[in-house]
Amino acid sequence: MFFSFIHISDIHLGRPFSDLTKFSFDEKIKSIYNNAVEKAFNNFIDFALVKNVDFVLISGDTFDNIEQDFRSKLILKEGLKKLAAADIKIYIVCGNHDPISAYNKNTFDFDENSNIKIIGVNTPQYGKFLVTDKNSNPQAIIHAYSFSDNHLEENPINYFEHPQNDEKILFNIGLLHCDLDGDKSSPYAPCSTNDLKTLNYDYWALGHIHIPSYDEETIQYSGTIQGRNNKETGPHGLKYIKVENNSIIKNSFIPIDIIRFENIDIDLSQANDITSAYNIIQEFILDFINRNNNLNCELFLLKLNLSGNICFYSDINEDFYNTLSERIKNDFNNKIYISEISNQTHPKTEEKILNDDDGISGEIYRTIDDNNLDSVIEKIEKDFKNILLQCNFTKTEYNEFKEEIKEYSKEECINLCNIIYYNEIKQEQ
Ligand SMILES: [Mn+2]
Repeated sequence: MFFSFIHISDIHLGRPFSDLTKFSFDEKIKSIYNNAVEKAFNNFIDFALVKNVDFVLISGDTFDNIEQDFRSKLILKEGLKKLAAADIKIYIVCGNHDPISAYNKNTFDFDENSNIKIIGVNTPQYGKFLVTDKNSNPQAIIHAYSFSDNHLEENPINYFEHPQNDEKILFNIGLLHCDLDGDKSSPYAPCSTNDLKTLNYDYWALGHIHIPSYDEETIQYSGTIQGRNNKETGPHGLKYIKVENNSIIKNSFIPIDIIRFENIDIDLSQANDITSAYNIIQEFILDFINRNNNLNCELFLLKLNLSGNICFYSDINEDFYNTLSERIKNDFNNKIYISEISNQTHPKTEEKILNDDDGISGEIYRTIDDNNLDSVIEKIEKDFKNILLQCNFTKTEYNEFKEEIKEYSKEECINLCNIIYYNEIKQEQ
């Protein structure tokens, strides 16, 4: 017995991109972000049709809001109808953003025999569905539970049933929107990996977490299909699962996103001036492109995290950002945009200059010697005696720990001197 299915979640139709309005002057970006979610959704529909999967599972937060705009309703309804017309069955649970009441019965007028099941809308709130193939041979059992309200404070596992008798020999799937292994007082269906495991299902299709996560092969969050801000970084897409004789034989993640957010950490300590810093950044971006050039994404939005101690600290300014962003956009054919630059660099001054300085920075710098650092260690040993005892360090570990603290304190003091010196020089100018 063989079958395949798709698991997706958190489509959030109607949810805007945050931080992108600052690009609204750019017609190209505007058109990409206006259509990204619809295109990503259609990528999913096309994939399901091409692979001719047996069924599709959607794990909640399909809509961003209880009240939806017409376009969102249309996207969902048209997509579902295409799948149903190809004899692909669809199971949708409701999440905290789109509880049962979000599905207006006039719009989502599927009857109980329809291939489209919106749990709690045209079925009871907890549903158990036997999926059969075209010859009516049983394939799988889907256990599904929907949010009736924006909040579900109890553990939803209480509603799920253990597979009974004949069901045990089938492939059992749990379909749920929930807060797994989080705070027990979470209002979003709190439960634990252990709770799920006690039911002995073969796969859990979960929703709520927007970054795909699959620590366990059988308990997975597929994540949102399209990230909407620079916290939802990395690839977004769908899970494609193939099952043979009740075992998962393929479990793959297929990216279908149109806009991708990424954070890139760039250490500039090796740069000796602003031009070489620019070249280093360009190389990082080239490398990023080379690693991602086979993707269908139309736009990459990169947040650059710049770090390192640099002697050209004052050159990392608005003027640099503007030139860099403009150049990157042009060099990469409007496909890469710098969405944000986080400047975590520190000013660096030659140690000799600090040592000779007759201001506060020089005074602090000259006090950083081993004797003073030893007294820092002595103070830590005295003040945190009990905590240190609990660490059960071996003698070697303890010595390493002390060396690390000294190294770290020294670095921080030198950073401080550099910052003070930099500000002193700036004031004099
Ligand atoms: Mn969500």
